[in-house]
Amino acid sequence: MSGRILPEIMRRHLQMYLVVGSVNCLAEPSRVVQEALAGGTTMIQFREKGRSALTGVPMLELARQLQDLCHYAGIPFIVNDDVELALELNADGVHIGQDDESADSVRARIGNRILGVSAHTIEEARRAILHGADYLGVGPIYPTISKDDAHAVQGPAILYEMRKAGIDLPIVGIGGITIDRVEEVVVAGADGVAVISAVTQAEQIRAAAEGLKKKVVLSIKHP
Ligand code: TZP
Ligand code: MG
Repeated sequence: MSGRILPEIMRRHLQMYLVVGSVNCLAEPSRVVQEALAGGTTMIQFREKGRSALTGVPMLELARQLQDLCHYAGIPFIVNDDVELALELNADGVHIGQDDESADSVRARIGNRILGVSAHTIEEARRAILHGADYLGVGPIYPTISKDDAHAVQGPAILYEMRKAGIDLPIVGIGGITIDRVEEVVVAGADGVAVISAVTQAEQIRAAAEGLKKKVVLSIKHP
């Protein structure tokens, strides 16, 4: 890629953003991802976290497998937290939280790759933008069962507040988002939804991803 990703392209990649690791999957992670991609998932984040998370070679092998699937599907493959891993894999980007290495130093290491930063306040959002974020992950919007150390639930109001404060960087809402909550999240100002359980725990993974994406697209206000 030459140059940073354009905001309008970033917004499209955020529409149905699947965050996934082996810990979240009932079936084989590569099956889950294949199905999710068939349902029109627009970006994937590899987040291998939790008590039974893979490490070492098995983790690397899984990451490569999922990266290949994304490559064939033509969508970005983002690595959570681990800048070293992202560089080793030549991933399309990195997503970091407020407790990770600072965004400006990650930006310096990853060049023009996609940089996503979790932001919980307007101040964190503004700092992330100054430090070179391409998108913001905002949440948890609703209670979540998928992250032990999640911040306090924010509700969709945080999205309204950020947009009202003039933050126009692409934003994805995250945390407890189900198909019934998509419209509210997008109307409040998100460009899309990032989900773990709504897709990985679904009986019909492909249909779940498809349904979420359709709902996002229908909820986006077209000028
Ligand atoms: N960051 C904030 S909430 C969350 C992360 C990684 C978990 C989202 O998972 P779910 O199952 O979609 O609530
Ligand atoms: Mg993190």
